[in-house]
Amino acid sequence: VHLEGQLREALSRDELILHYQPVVGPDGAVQTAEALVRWPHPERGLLAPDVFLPVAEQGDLLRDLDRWVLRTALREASTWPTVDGRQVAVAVNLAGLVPGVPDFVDSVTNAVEESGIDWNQVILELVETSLVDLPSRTRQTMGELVERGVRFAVDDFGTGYSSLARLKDLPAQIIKVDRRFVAGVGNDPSDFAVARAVVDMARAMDRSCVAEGVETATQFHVLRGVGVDAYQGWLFSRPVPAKEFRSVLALGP
Ligand code: G
Ligand code: G
Ligand code: NA
Ligand code: MN
Repeated sequence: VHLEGQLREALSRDELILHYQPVVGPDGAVQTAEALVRWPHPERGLLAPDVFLPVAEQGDLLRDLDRWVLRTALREASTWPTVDGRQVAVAVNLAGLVPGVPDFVDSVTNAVEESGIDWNQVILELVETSLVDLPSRTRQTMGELVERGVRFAVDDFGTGYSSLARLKDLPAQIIKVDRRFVAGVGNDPSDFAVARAVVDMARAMDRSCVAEGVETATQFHVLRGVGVDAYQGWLFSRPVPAKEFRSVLALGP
């Protein structure tokens, strides 16, 4: 309860911060970046989301937190320098503010308009469970955002309940292959098989495919060999504070 009260206060005082982790193309150039929230706690140091997201959920703060992250990430990303003449898109994780909650579209629209960012610079990352069995009305409102240029990404793909075949029903343009499958690429044949199956399926269904948790050059080369579209992981960069991320962009690949 103590931490929950502090989190509520930190949110209202704008005391959370965002780190960004680049996602690179096959050539190593930054295409997008994922915003990852952190809480610089006055006594406990920099807290990771694994520590305070459950507290947010408990305290019914998840939606407010998502809304804060969305507004902040879009505002910060709207001033990023271009890379090779291209805008870098920003991916925001949503856990409470999800398609189907009444103010979902309004919250996204307000954040975009307030920040002045291009619609096609916005990626919304959701876990599989937030994307299955949606009512047609919800799909329709998501479709309206997609028409404006927003992309949806399925996070941690492969860890949820859906089978590969259900990928075709997921309203998402981007598939993020969970890092547990990437981890074994290069030594565990079954992890490689899963990663390759997801890539093949993604291509067949016209989705783009991101490998998460790429830590070694071997994983990068093997995954590039099967046609993964983009790569995220410590091999390229850890998540870094907003200011540092700007210099990552300015330096280029
Ligand atoms: O940043 P880190 O790798 O520690 O993230 C741990 C978990 O917290 C991941 O599952 C990630 O998706 C989630 N997470 C990180 N940042 C955010 C955020 O801004 N909003 C939400 N809802 N989840 C986040
Ligand atoms: O659930 P989600 O995919 O949003 O979580 C992202 C999390 O993965 C963040 O906490 C981030 O710090 C972590 N992460 C990013 N790159 C790597 C990596 O190369 N290896 C590992 N083990 N974790 C990573
Ligand atoms: Na994510
Ligand atoms: Mn993930």
